[in-house]
Amino acid sequence: MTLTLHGYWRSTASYRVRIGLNLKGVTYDQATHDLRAGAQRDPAYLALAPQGLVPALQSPDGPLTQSLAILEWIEERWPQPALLPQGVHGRAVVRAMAGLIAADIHPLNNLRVLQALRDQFSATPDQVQAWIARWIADGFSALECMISAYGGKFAFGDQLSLADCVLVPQVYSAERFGVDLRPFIHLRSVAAAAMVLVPIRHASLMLTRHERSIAGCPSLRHAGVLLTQPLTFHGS
Ligand SMILES: N[C@@H](CCC(=O)N[C@@H](CS)C(=O)NCC(=O)O)C(=O)O
Repeated sequence: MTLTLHGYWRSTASYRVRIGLNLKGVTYDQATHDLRAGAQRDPAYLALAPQGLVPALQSPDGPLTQSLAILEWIEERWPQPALLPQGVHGRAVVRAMAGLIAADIHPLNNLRVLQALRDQFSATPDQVQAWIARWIADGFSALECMISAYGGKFAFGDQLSLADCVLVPQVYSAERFGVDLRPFIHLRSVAAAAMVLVPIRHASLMLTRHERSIAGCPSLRHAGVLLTQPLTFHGS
């Protein structure tokens, strides 16, 4: 099956989908859209993803948008290894953890929201920084409680789940924005356990040729790995 993931190297929502695909061992092509240059609003891309946001996944059945919906589609299409637990309650908890980040943290710190704070409300860099830190810390405080109640090696028990697919990129984002993560002991522990896994490490490195050419890419620093050889990631 040929899949093309439309994303951007700094997009945490795209990073979630790369992690999901990698954990399932699914190969895919990538197309990059430079969000800083407004490429997400290009008419050709809007025809695929009417919201003008990345990621979008082109599948033989048609384009898919919204990273959580894409992750659920991947889970249904390739059930193994399972990224949702067996029990009905556990599945709802994992979805709640993923939703907490995807619905209640990430949108507040998204590019268009930060741009609106600067452009429409004249927010200073310090104010924008305080805004970002506030919403990440707020959401992570609740998530820390959930992980201390349900977590094990990973966010839910000892099995990787959709919650980890969403948590790892959000921790990357928090680090990038310099948010103090010291209070979130369980959250940091499970994120660290997930980040070292090869499919997840590769998700932070699976950049297009153009993206790899960007000097000092934080994704590379984040992974703590120097990309010395090009990775291959072609759809099958
Ligand atoms: N809820 C969406 C969020 C997608 C999203 O906000 N993507 C960001 C990048 S992480 C984006 O495309 N931003 C472009 C913009 O703000 O103009 C999802 O989970 O897919």
